[in-house]
Amino acid sequence: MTDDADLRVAVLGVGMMGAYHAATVTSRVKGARVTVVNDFVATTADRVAARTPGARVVPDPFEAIRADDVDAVIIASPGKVHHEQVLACLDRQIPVLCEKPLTTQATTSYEVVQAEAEVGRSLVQVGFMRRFDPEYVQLRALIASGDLGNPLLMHCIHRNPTVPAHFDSQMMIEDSVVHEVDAIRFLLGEEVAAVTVIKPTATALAPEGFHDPMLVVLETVSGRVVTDEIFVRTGVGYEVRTEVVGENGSATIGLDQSVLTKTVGGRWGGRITAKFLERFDTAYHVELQRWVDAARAGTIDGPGAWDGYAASAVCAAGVRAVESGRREPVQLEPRPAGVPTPALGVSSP
Ligand code: ISE
Repeated sequence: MTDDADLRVAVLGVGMMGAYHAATVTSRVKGARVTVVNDFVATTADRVAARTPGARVVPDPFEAIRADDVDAVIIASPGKVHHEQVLACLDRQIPVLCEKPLTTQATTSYEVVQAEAEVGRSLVQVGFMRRFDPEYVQLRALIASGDLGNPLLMHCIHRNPTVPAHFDSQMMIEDSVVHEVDAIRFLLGEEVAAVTVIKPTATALAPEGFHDPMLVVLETVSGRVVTDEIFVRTGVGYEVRTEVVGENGSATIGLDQSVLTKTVGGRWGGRITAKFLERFDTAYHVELQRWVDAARAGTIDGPGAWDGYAASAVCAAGVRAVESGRREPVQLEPRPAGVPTPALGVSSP
């Protein structure tokens, strides 16, 4: 493409996340426009196309990936179709930003790593948007500066106000905890070696047999320990906090410190972010702008296929740990030589 031409983007899956990406590309990202939208629900695709100037609906996702007016693809379709859609993008050798999970199984995620290695270029980016959030970026820089000393522990809290009724323990690991898995790899720069899941008394809001909340304990290869409270039916707000405890001090992000109010009746307080789109709006915007800038040069700029595979492998161990009640080790396949995906944590803005 020429330097001044817009990147022409197809968005596959325009439910909440895909529609948000399509709107962000259309109104806030420079150098790109959405030319194609696709969704397995025709009315959803029509609705998003109608508010995306210049976009047309292509009902078949593979036709959308192959379309002449498409230079790059955003995949926000259901996780179970990611594998074949990402492989189709690799087949056409065009950049793709795929929402997590990269694929629903570690084996298929590894196939993507291998397929990209065969192409020999970094083309697959995974939507781990926290890497673009200013607070995560600052925390990573602080750890790297050495001011906290060696980071020994990390404590994470991940609370959602509500989730759909079918959101079970497996989804809590694969859809929610997956973000902490990537945050560990981004902040600490090493792989996760084992996962244990503790299941406290469940909230009365959880359907019978569901484990909500859970405490997920992750051990890294070097022996650091991370605790992650995942609680998705709090009824309160969207709370994502991370504290890193080092030899020389600790640091916390995600304190939701907005406006402090003092009101009649002697009350004081603030506001808790309601939804993850609001909490991570800047991160999504930066992620998309950087991906577009990179895609215009035929590559990616963020967590790659290997990062997606590593997260899938850790989540698979997490799901096993929920069921077994035991500590489950994580076994990663060898990283193919010369894979041009970014190394652990390189992608801070
Ligand atoms: C959701 O799918 C997300 O990706 C959010 O970032 C996460 O916080 C939430 O728990 C998930 O359901």
